[in-house]
Amino acid sequence: MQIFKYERGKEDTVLNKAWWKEAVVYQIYPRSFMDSNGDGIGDLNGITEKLEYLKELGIDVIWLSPVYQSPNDDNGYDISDYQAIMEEFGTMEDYDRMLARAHELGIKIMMDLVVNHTSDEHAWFVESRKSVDNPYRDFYIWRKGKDGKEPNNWGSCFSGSAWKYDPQTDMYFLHLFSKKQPDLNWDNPKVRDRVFEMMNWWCEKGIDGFRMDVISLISKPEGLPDGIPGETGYADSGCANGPHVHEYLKEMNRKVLSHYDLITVGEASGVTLEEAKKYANADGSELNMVFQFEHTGGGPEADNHYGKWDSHKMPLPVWKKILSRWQTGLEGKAWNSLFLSNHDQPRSVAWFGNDSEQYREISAKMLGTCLHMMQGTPYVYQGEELGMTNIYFDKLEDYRDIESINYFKEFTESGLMTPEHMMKCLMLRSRDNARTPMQWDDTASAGFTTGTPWIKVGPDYETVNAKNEMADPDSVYNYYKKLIHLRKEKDIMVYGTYELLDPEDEALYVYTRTLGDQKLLVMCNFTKEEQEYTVPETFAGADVLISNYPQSGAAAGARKLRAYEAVVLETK
Ligand code: TEU
Ligand code: CA
Repeated sequence: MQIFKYERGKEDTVLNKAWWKEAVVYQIYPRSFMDSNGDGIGDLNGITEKLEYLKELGIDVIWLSPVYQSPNDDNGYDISDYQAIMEEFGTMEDYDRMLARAHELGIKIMMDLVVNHTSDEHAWFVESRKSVDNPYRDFYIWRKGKDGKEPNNWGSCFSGSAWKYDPQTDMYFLHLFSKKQPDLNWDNPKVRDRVFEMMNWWCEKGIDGFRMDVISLISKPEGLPDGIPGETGYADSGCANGPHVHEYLKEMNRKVLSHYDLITVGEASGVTLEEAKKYANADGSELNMVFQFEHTGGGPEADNHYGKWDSHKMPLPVWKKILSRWQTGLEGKAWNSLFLSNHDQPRSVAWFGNDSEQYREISAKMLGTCLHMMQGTPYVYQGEELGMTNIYFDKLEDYRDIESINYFKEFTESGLMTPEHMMKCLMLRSRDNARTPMQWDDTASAGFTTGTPWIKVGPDYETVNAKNEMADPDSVYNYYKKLIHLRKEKDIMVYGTYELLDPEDEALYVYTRTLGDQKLLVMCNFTKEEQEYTVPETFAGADVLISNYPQSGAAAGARKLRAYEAVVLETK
C-alpha cells in the first residue's frame, strides 16, 4: 500500500503543513467524462485514457463521483453494491488499471463515499424490507404511520415526503433523497461496522481518500420529531449536524481513516462555521475539510417557497462576507475546501460570472483567480477549466436529473409555478447544466463518444473544447493551468492569512494574503463595467503574479479594473 508522505519543504508545526492542503483536486463525473466503448456513457477506461490530460493540467487528486454498482436512480448516488463496479462503467479490472495508472502519474484517487443511504436494490435493504424481525431490519429507519399518514412531516430533498409506505410490513421507511435511496440507520453499530469494513477494503486497494456524501445528515434527531418548514432545513428533517454525527466520524477515524494517509472531505449540507470546526478540526480526529454551501444559494431576497430554484443571485457584498467568514473563521483551527462548481451546481461562469459570448472566457478566468488565491484546497470540476457553461435545455425531455424532473412535476402540478417559469428555473439552476459531456474536441459529440450521448452535448463544443484550448496560450484552460502550477510554487497561496478589503464594494472583490513579510493583493472585478481602485502603498513596486489581462504601469495608487479583470500583485 503506497503511502504518500508529505513531500514539499520541511514539516513544521507552525503552519501545520500537509500534502492535502497543497493539493488541487479535480472532480470527475464519470458518466459524462469520457466514453471509451461507444455506448454514449462515460466509463473507467475513458478516464484512464485521459489521465495524461489531467497530469498536464497539473492536478494532484481526482475526486471520482460514484462508480459502484447502481440502478442509477440518482446517477450512481444510489448504491446497490459498494464493492462492485457499475456495469456501464466497466469492471473491477478496469478500475484497478485506472488506479495503477493514476498512481504511476502521481495522481491520487479520492472515492465518493455515499453511506447516508443505499439503493433500495442493495442486499441489505432487500433483506430489511422482508420482515420486521429480519436481521437487517434495523439497518434502515422504519416507522409505523401516524393517523394513517407518514410518521412525520419531513420532506425529501427530491420533492414529496421523506417517507415511503411499504405494504409488505405495513410500515414506512425514511429516504431523505429519492424513494430508491433508503437512509441507513447509523445508530445501529452493525451498520457502522459494515461501512467501516467496506471503507477498509477500498483503502487496502490503495485509494487515497474519500469525499463523503451528505455526511452531516447521518445522525438523525432523537425521536424523529416534526420539523419546522423553512426553519429546520434539509427538507425540514433537521438532520444536519445531528446528535451523534461527530461520535460516528471519530469512530470512523479510529477504525479506518487514521490507518492511512488519506485526503477526506465531508459534504456537509447545512453545516455551520462552528460545526465545521468539529468536522475538520486541526487535531485530525474527524475529517480534513468540509464542503459548505452558504455561497451557492440565492440572495437574501430569495423566496424560500422555491428553495434552490429561486433565481435571485446574491449581491457581491453578501457573497464576499460569507466567503470571508469561512476564510477567517477556520484559519488556524480547521481547513477550507474551495469550490464554485460541482455536479450538483449550475456552471460557475453562468451563475457567478457572465457566460455571454463577450465575457465568458474573461469572467471564467476572473472566477478561477478569485477562488484559487484563497486559503483552502481548491476543487476544479470537469469542464470548469475550459470555461464550459450551462446547457440551458428548454425542453423537459432533455433533462435527466431526478431532482429537476421531480420538482418540475411538483411545482407545476401544484400550481406553485407555471411550466414556463419552472423551465426558466431549470435552465438557470438544474444540476444537468453541469452534467453534459466533457468537451474534448470539435468532432461529433465533442469527442466524448462515438455513439449517442446519454445527455445532449453543449452547443458551443466546436470552440469550447480541450483540444482548442490546450493549443491557445490565452485560453481558460491555460489560465487554470497557471493557477494550479502557481499553488505548487507559492506557500503564500496555501498558508498565507486572508483579509478582506473594502467589504461594501458592490463591484470589486479585493483581499490580501500574508505570509511572513510577503503579501499578495487579489483584485477581481465582478462586473462588465470598468471600475476604479486605489492600490495601497504597501504594493508599490509589487510584481504582477497573474492576471487575465496584459498588465503594464505602476502597481500602487489609483488604477482602473476593466470588465471582469483579475490582477494579483505580489510584494517582493
Ligand atoms: O448532494 C447532497 C445534496 O444536498 C443535494 O440535494 C444537492 O445539494 C442539491 O441537489 C443541490 O441542488 C449529494 C450528491 O452530491 C448529490 O449528487 C446526490 O443527489 C445527493 O447527495 C444524494 O446522494
Ligand atoms: Ca461507455
